[in-house]
Amino acid sequence: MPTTSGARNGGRLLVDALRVHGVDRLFCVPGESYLEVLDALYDTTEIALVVAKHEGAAANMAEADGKLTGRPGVCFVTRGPGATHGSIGVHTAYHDSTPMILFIGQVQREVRGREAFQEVEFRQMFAPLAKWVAEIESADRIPEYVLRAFQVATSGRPGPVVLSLPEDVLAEESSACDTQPYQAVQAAPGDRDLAALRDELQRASRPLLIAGGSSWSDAGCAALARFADANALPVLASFRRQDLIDNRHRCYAGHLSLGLPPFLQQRVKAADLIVALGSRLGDVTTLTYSVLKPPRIAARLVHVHPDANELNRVYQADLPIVAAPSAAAERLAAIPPVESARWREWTETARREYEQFLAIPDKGPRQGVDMAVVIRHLATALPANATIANGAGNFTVWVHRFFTYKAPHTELAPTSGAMGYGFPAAIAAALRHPDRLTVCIAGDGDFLMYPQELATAAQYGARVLVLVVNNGMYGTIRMHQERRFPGRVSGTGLAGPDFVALAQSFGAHAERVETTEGFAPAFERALAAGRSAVLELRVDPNQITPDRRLDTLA
Ligand SMILES: Cc1ncc(C[n+]2csc(CCOP(=O)(O)OP(=O)(O)O)c2C)c(N)n1
Ligand SMILES: [Mg+2]
Repeated sequence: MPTTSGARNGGRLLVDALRVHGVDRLFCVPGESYLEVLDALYDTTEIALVVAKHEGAAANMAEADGKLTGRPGVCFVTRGPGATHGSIGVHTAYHDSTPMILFIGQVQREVRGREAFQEVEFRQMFAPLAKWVAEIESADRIPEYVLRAFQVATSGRPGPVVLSLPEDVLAEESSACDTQPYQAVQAAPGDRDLAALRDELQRASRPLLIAGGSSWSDAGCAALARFADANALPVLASFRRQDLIDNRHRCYAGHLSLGLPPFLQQRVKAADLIVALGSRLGDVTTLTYSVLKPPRIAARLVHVHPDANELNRVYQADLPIVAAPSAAAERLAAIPPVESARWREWTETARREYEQFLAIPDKGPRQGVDMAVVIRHLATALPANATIANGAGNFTVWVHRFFTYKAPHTELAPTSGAMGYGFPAAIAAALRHPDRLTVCIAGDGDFLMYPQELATAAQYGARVLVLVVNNGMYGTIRMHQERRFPGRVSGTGLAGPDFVALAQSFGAHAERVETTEGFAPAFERALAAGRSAVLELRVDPNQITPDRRLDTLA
């Protein structure tokens, strides 16, 4: 409800606006450029303030919170140094289509443009990174800008918004009124779209549904499973969208990820109808536009996407439908199923191939912990609602291949491929769902981006189990290096710290695991520890993927 109040300073107006929009948690690193905001938070008990130790971590936390809730994750940082650090979270929110708002304290208006202390022109800096970026030039307009920020971040294809806040605007008094709460606006498919889609299915022999994108609700995911089931449609997950359908579902057939295995490449190429539901059909999902070649793929294409601008942008669709994926799935689940007998075998084979791919390869590592066994253990031992977070590195190949995601919003993984994402994201998840287990799986390089956030986890009582997959190198880059420049190791070795001592110094439970058999008991002890835990897993550096060894790559 819009309310009128007396004069408030800009900081108070802003915090009141956040309250109006239902914000209950902010992530930040403090700065003198937004003291009025911090002051207004002093007596705003509805909004919890989580102070990270690095703005990259704070922004990743906000991004993850947006992913988990479907509401904008909110982050505050200070001028140039804070904003440049925090930009990684904005980039990830853009690529991952996650609602997020980054607020930046800015220099006061009267010195703008002089390269004043820490001044950056944020409208230019964030132009290609954010869905919308603006600077609020008067306190009177704070409620208007904040409403628009929430609206833009959540509507159509969700994404990040950046608002720059000159510090004298935050100090300025204004008698502006609060706005009404934002209302995310999403398109739904029309009857004609649904009938045309059903026609496409009726004409198909080897249909394939590729699910992806963001802003899926639990109900939308449930509808996707019903629609697939009713029509016996094989479902593939786009890159890092593996939690859209229970991976145990008889129709789930795999993940279009980095290092796409031949059986999935063939499956995509052999389809005669692709229904892309929410996915952009991006670079990784399509094996750099090779298994689906733009502008016209070999199969017929139904492309359902929440952003009209995405349709016919890269791929020419036979049937473009502008709709939020959840709304589309809910309506599709309600249409009469088509006769699916002619592709029953196609679907069953797709499922069987996926199940075979889950088996632990015979030629495992020759020393250390076998990550295939570890991830299969997690897949069976963790409750269905446990959250799995990761950043970037070859260790993720094991996670994405061997873990079976079972519930929506349990995968926190950056489609942007940002190292360092997983641990801050896991902290955000543990705060959002303290009743659920949160496991972060990180490489040694990946974890070393933000290990100091163990302090943040401890300070706010976020319980995270971190598995540090230690191969003593930047394995992904070493793999590429070995292929291009065999034997010439340059810049890809990694001398890590004593991870156990590091974690213990922050008060976490910590252990080093050196054998596969040692993992399960260490995992139990970590869960029983009652606080965050770090397990350093020593793995065979030669085992660069589940199926490949470094010494036989070239
Ligand atoms: C922020 C960021 N910096 C650099 C990269 C490039 N990069 C991708 S994977 C990788 C190595 C990851 O190393 P580690 O976490 O140890 O995992 P491993 O590949 O060894 O399993 C690097 C440097 C990136 N993706 N993101
Ligand atoms: Mg490594």
